[in-house]
Amino acid sequence: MSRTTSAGGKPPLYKIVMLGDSGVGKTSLVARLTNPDRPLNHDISATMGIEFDTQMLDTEHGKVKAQIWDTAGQERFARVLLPTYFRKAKGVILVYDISNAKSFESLSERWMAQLNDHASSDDLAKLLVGNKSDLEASREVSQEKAQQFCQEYGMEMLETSAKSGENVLKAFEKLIGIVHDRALAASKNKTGIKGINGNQQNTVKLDDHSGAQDASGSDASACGC
Ligand code: G3D
Ligand code: MG
Repeated sequence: MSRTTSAGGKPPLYKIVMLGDSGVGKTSLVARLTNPDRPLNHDISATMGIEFDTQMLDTEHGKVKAQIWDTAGQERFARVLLPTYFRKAKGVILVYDISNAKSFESLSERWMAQLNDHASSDDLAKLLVGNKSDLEASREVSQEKAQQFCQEYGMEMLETSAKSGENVLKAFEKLIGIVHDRALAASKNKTGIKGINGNQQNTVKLDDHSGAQDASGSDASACGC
């Protein structure tokens, strides 16, 4: 049986990355997913570099493990971080803040270009997420505008609120579902999706150019995803 099939074996592990301007709520979305009881304004780690969390998620075709990478407040160093960040990623969540037009414009002006430079775009499943849907009164980005973006770049979208929790699980499940379906379709000739242990937050230092060896010793670079 292909190890991409989760039934009866270790669930497959897929790396997904969060992208978007500082302040749009990327870290809050991951925190809401991995620990829904954690207050929104939790004390975000001051660690320099990239962090990732793992979370088991349900898909139509069984359970899978998502390894979700997030910049630790370092968006300004994106050029240095991006090769490591995108390495072996299978999915990306592009986040903007519905109450901040600039954060939406940055997606096409900055983040899509960096995505295309550093990742094989065909391999990456993408999802557009308009966060802070609880701030409807301050909305600057219409759903129509976001849908145009989706059509242009070929992806789906959801509006979320890390504050209320609305659509947060749904967003991650939607992306991971697309990733898993693609992997299943491609799995016939593939061998090996290697799981990793641990649920704690992991950190990759900026000066670690080797890829994705994390501080706990688990080898994220070997995730096979
Ligand atoms: P980032 O990781 O993309 O940089 P953060 O963004 O997760 O650090 O969030 C930036 C700020 O937006 C935080 O506020 C956070 O509480 C707030 N935020 C995140 N998601 C939501 C949301 O869905 N709704 C609302 N209303 N606020 C949100 P502070 O004040 O700590 O800077
Ligand atoms: Mg952050």
